[in-house]
This record gives sequence, C-alpha cells and structure tokens, in this order.
Amino acid sequence: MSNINNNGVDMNNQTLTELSFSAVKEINDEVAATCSGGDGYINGPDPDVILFTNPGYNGGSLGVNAAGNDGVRYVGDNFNDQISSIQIVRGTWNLFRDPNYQGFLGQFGPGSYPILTGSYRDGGTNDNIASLLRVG
Ligand SMILES: [Ca+2]
Ligand SMILES: [Ca+2]
Repeated sequence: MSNINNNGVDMNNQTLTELSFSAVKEINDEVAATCSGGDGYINGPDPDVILFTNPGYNGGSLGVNAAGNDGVRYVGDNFNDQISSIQIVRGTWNLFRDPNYQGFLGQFGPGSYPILTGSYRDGGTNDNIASLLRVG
C-alpha cells in the first residue's frame, strides 16, 4: 500500500488527476489541429523535410513542405509519435512533442538524421514528434 497517498494512486510521482489532465489536454490539442488544418502542406512535391517512421530512413515516409516560413500543425495519426529518422533538405526546423507547436523538442538544420534520440517516455525526440515549424 506504500504507493497509495491522499491524492490517489501515485504513478511515477504523478497523481491520477494530473495524468488525466495531461491526456485531456493532448486530445484537445489534436482536435484543434484537425480543425485548423495545416499551414504548410504534406506529401506535396519538392519536400523541405522527409520524415520516416523507422531509423535509417526506413518505414513509412512523409514529405513536408512549409510553403515559406511555416509548418505543419499535426503530422497525422499515421506519423504522430512514430517518427524515428529525418532528412532536412532545406530550412531550420523546430520539432514539437504535441500538435500546434507545443512542447519544444529541438531544432534541426539541413542534414540527415538517421536515428533520433530518446523516446516520448523520457522527453526525447524519437517516436515523439507531432508538429514541426520552419523557423529559418
Ligand atoms: Ca518509430
Ligand atoms: Ca508526442
């Protein structure tokens, strides 16, 4: 019974109330992203960035073009929390954990990134990206 406290079951120092709030917030962000549509476009010609679900540029791939200094508010259910490698053709990009450019994970310039580090469990980039914004 050592992991029961006055606020309920303690899970990794988060109460159930906090965990529920976090889950609801993520769903709200995703609904907002779906309703707002993308700014840049995905799977179009001449991509600025190509995202892959597996390391080493394998698995499903998604080309993203910012159409200027812009981004993609949500990569879609087939890529959310699954991207493991990236090729950046042009531009400087900020990557985010959640839709709508929430939860900054890191900034990447032109180049090839065969293995993203960490995971969503430890706040890393691998299997965590939901949105990306071109900033330069
Ligand atoms: Ca993956
Ligand atoms: Ca995520």
